[in-house]
Amino acid sequence: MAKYQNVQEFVDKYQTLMNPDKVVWIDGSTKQKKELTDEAVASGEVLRLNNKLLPGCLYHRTAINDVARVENRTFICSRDKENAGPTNNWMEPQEAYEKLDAIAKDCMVGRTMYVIPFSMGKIGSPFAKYGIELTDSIYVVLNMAIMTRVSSKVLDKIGDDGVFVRGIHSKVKLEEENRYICQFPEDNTIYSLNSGYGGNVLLGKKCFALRIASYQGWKEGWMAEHMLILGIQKPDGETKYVAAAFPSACGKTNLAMLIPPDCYTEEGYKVFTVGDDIAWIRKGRGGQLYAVNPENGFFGVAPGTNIKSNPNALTCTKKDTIFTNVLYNPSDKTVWWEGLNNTPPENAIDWKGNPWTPTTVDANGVKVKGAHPNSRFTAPAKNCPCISSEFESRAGVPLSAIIFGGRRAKAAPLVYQAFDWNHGVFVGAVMASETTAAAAGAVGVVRHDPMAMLPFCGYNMSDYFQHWLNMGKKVKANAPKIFNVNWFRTDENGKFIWPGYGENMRILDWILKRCEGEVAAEEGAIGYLPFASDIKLDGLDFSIEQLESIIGVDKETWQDEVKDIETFFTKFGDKLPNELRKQLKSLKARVNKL
Ligand code: SAT
Ligand code: MN
Repeated sequence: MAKYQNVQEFVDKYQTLMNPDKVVWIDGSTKQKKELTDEAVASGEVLRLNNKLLPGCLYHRTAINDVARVENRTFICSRDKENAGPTNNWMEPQEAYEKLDAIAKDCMVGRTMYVIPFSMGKIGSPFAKYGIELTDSIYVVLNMAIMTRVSSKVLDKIGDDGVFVRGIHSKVKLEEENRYICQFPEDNTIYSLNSGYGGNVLLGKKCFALRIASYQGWKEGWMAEHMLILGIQKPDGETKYVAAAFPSACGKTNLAMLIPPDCYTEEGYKVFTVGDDIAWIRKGRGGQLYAVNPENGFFGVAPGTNIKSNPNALTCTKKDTIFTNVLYNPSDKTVWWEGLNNTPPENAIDWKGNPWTPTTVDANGVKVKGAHPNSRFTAPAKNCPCISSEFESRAGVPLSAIIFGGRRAKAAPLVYQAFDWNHGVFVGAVMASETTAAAAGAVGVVRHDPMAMLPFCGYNMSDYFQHWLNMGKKVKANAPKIFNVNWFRTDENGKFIWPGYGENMRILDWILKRCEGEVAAEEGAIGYLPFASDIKLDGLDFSIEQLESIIGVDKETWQDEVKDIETFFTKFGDKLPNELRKQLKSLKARVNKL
């Protein structure tokens, strides 16, 4: 055990504090996974689904007050308050440890504590970072085994230098008022107490791969971003890679797995998925930025996923998948969610565990949803029919473009390109999007969400902006081109104008053509804007006039946008990089000239 001394000391410390009846080390083996699944099925923690239709699939319901990330209960516990910055909740570390340890004391009495050694990134690769998560939930163990690389080999890797991220999770009593998701970036430590919902408890994901890793990246000269990564193979066989940042539940999984329209597939275009949620990005060979997906599975939003919107994601969920908070059909042990198809089961059990039929209404006569809007599937990446051959790449994939995007009913046009890297950083920094069900709280409210990292940046957002500017200097001429997209413009009836999904390939095509200097663009007030004729509409029932209606920039709307950005920037005070202030001034001048 000497080699694992740090790990053993960590486990001993929390075993003493949380006082489980038993400690089980997770080794990543199929045999152990099967035993744990049997145990979770026996206790009712998970249900086994139809073994013919959904082999190896499981069903789970979380507590009904525990169905999304809780941003108001999430804290960055840096020693200096300034290092958490104006966009994070902060708690002084000593005070936080005392508070959390008091909640965690004896919380595992009568339970088993599982010790999960896991790797974010391919074990042994230059990008890989290791962690140990302690948890009292088999559901968490089984999900971590899909989402990360769980293996006892990780212990050997940690043995080399003793560095690992410490994750402490307990459901405790699932009390909302004592729910805490705390990151201690300077200590490589995460506490997650009183929750059982994915984003709060699969500590490899947001807590580690974004909050802790963004801090590590800042210190070590790389970036941890809330981005999908996809590859577009052109007819000549060459593949170009792009990374795209969107807030949670804005279609990252759908974009990452898109199937191009016929006019592209006929020419030989193919899209491959490298990742759907997180990208770790470093400078690599040839002075370019390279990205890896540190995860090993997809934790996707179920509602809206169907054979048309995302056939690849649907295929991912056909085996070895865990479904959480979707509708359960006891008659054939399958699952259903809104937007899967038009044939919901007649007699089912909804995500709250109540009997449900397609006509069930609540006390106000409103139709009751069978699946929670943030219900999820946890599916292994290897299930994905379009998984990239570079998924396991040690070096990552070179990025040609970085795309930012959000849900905006009005302001943002379908697509535009930043003038250069620094302008692109500004475009990312001023991103705003309507909130979704992925986080507890109001849905549909526009809020600023820089680089889609508002809930995930583990340090001061001003330093984060500066880090972006610095990364651009590191790669200079080889920097990816930066774009902004908005699939969510609506008409006067509130209906989406752009068809989205696979049709987004048409915009990716324009983006790649811009990267390669193959199409011209108009130097507009907010960036380079496309000429409508350069966006391929072949085979699509969408007129050039409709296209024109969503690619332009409206003076008044953007004057309001500028005002809104000015207010947003005051949040950062003097610490805001001057470059961003300069960019805002230039934007204002250009918009006023419209
Ligand atoms: O719930 S998660 O945080 O894992 C997914 C998301 O909100 O992006
Ligand atoms: Mn996400």
